[in-house]
Amino acid sequence: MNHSTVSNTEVVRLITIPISHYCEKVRWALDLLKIPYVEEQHVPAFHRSVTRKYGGSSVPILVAKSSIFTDSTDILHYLNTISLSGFCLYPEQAELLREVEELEELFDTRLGVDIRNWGYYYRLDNRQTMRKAWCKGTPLFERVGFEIAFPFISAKVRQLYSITAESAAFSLQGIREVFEIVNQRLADDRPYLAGDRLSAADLTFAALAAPVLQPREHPVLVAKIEELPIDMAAVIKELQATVAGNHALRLYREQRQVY
Ligand SMILES: N[C@@H](CCC(=O)N[C@@H](CS)C(=O)NCC(=O)O)C(=O)O
Repeated sequence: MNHSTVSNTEVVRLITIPISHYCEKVRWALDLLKIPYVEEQHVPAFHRSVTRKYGGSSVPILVAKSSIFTDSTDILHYLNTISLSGFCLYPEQAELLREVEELEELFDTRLGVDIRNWGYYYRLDNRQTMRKAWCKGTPLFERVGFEIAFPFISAKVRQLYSITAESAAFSLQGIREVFEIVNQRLADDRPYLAGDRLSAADLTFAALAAPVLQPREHPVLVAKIEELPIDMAAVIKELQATVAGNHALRLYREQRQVY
């Protein structure tokens, strides 16, 4: 990309909570499509004053000149139309496109939710862990707010997602079910979930599954597996060893360049 191209190119804004795996999904798409962006990170609870301004509640939110997008899938569809790398996240062929969209929906609505709820069950009360997960790159005011309000924020998040031992067990079952669906799809050694190249389906699976796979190339994940509670580490090792886990880890190794 030469300098005149850069100066004529719009720089979009990405509103995030740093550790959010839905935000990582969009960050990865931006990097892959070589779209310049500025990430604006926020601590949970504080993010709401920003997301409200843009007509949303959750992150990620993408603010572009022409429009604002408040859902990761809508964001990916938009980014696909302004790709600067020549790479497309969605295939043109109708049947393949339907497969990609169905898989993305499955990962967004089941895997992403179950992984967040399962992970928070183990980590939400640990101030040091949550400081690393939530505060990186956020405004000073919010970091100070985190220190003062941590017990309140953590209780609020627990309440928002109804996190209990039972819900964590239920979520783990859901994670294993989605991994099994992916195992089956890849059983004939096909390199990608739909078609013969990386699509929004693969990227979404890998980004949303990252917290239970801990890929080394992930730009934000903070924990070392040895530092995690034993039960958590055992599940991570189990999922890393699956066909689906290997697929996501390979995508991180081979296709997660950070610009
Ligand atoms: N369907 C949404 C889900 C995003 C989502 O659940 N984001 C979480 C972070 S992982 C969030 O912002 N939670 C705080 C809130 O809802 O206020 C998407 O794909 O963008």
